[in-house]
Amino acid sequence: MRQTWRWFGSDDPVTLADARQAGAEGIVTALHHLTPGVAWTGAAIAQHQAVIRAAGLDWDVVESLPVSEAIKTQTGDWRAHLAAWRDSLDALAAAGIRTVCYNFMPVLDWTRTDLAWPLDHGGTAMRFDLADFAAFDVHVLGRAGAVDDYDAATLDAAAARAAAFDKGAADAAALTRTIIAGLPGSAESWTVADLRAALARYDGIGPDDLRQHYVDFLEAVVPTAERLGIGLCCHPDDPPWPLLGLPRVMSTEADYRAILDAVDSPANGATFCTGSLGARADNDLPGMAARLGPRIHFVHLRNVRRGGAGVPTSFFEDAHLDGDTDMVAVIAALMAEEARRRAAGRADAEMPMRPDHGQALMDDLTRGARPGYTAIGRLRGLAELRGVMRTLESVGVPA
Ligand code: DNO
Repeated sequence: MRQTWRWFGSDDPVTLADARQAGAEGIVTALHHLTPGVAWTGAAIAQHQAVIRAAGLDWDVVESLPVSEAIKTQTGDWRAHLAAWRDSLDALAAAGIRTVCYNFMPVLDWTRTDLAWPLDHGGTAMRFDLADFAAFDVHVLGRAGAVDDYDAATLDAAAARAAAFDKGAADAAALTRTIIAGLPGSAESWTVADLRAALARYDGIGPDDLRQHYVDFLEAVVPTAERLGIGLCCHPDDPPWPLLGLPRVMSTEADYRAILDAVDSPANGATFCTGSLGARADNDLPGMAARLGPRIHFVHLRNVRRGGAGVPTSFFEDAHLDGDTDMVAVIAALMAEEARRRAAGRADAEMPMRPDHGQALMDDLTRGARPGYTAIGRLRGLAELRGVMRTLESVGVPA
């Protein structure tokens, strides 16, 4: 697999020079300053690409070309946003960029309850604690129907945490900030009222409706991607279950299968994120890597350790080779897919992978980085993953 590294642009505290020292071969990035629904121009792409090239790297993968809430809800300017998305694909292909990651999660992108959970070794990791999340949902957001989404033990734990909030309102404020940190756009400025308004846009949109909107979106953009030789790849829901009453439709193998079959084109593919999918014990990751393999265009390697076997559950982001996912088996399955592609003469035989979220280790603790996008934590992850890949290359991947 091609070793890539996510970079958020010139204001990212982890620089392109750092990516090179970590051994990255290519860069994953986006025009983060542009609002969802706006077309990316050739000039804006070229400018970003020039900065990356000046550092001796290439822009391999777009993550993400955002799909607007208007498209997901099929309201307002959604048709114009679809046209803009297609225009962006044209401009990206003209710049030679042919792997485009996006997601179809309503309102919330990835969600955690703690961005710096202390680990025994002195570093920190990101964590999702189901009771904290329920405390937010039931006692801070006060969402109608929230109590039906958690079991009795979780609700009791949530109530105990909410009682502690009352003694120091700061805890509730910090939890709110953390939970909305994954929101698209400038999440820092979102309030609980903003979140309520965003959730209200999905009143009356159930999972079947959202899936249909997603298929409509694909039918509108996949022919363009196919013509341009672009591989579109959908990132899974993170965590992979419905949150805050919102439908989520990309959480399991069956979800992926339904979407890949609904628009059956090689251009309609998956971002295989082991960290997101791995938060469900009922997702068989090595098996999914093998079965979805021909349609995987991009790989995120990360590991979580779950707090239980149920869905939903708590989890934290363990080291890349630790956690509940058998990372060696996943990498072997992905490398076997690459070997099949090479044998079939596919031009996209080598898949781009990146070490997803790292823990905060050593100097990461004081340097600052976007949550999960640390320098040393990811360098450790990439080094370990590279070691697995080199070993499998040398001993051979089981067919
Ligand atoms: C989290 C990321 C996601 C991902 C988007 C893709 O760190 O993996 O935010 O970039 O869901 O659209």
